[in-house]
Amino acid sequence: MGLPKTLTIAGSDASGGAGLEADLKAFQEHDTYGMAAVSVIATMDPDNNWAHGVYTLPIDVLKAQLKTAFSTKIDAVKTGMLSTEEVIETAGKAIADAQVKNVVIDPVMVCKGEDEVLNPGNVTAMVRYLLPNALITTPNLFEAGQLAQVKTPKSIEEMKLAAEKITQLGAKNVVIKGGRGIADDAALDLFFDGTTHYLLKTAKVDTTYNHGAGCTFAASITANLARGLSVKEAVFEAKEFVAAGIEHGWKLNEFVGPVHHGAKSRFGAPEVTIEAL
Ligand code: PXL
Repeated sequence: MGLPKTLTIAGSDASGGAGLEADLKAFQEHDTYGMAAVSVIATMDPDNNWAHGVYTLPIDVLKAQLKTAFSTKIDAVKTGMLSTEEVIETAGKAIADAQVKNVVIDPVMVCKGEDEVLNPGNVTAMVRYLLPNALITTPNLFEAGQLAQVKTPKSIEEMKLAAEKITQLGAKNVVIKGGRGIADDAALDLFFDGTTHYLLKTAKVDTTYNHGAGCTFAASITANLARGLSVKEAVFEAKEFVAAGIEHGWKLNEFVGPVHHGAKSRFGAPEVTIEAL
């Protein structure tokens, strides 16, 4: 008896909360068999206020990993931090060649707390090489604005407009992570399936211990798709999973607090509501 096979093409977060470390933890929690193709290694310097270093691996090293993983007939693939246009093109072409149906594009452009976009040309490359094959993409507010070429959404109406533009670029479904960035009592995400908009809500949690939330959310969607859930079901469960992770986020050190990737199965999840708009 095998397991559904999930692959992340992403960066390593040496601190363990985000990146492929988050993805593999979420894949495991969802009873799937996680694999990783590492594109870049992100480091954080404790002697310099946790400043990030970004080390892109040679492209041949990425290609060799993709060859390994895709030879096993992957059930669902996710992309995360892809640091250069060449990396994005390589990942996009490998996904297209492998003809995987369940493709989750997390269009990582910056790390939380870092305000420098990795590389402006990456947005164009994501639109060209990743979005056309995306079953779903999972931008945050900033990334949604960048992909849709609009101002960073600040309201539900602006999120809806950005989501519609992003589906016009080829992504079949979009979920924009509003998180705490939209003025409301709830933590809001907007899910658009190309026809209908849905609002997903959980109670806002007053914490800064949410490092890795975005990666964990997209990875949970990926695992759910690999297990045969519909896109809408996959997104709903992922919201529960990450809300539990944020509720039980914890302090790793003076600089960072990751989500608890295993919180849902251990402590249960807070209530999530979904409403068609
Ligand atoms: O959360 C975005 C992210 C994605 N991938 C890697 C990261 C981070 C943020 O730290 O390090 C590898």
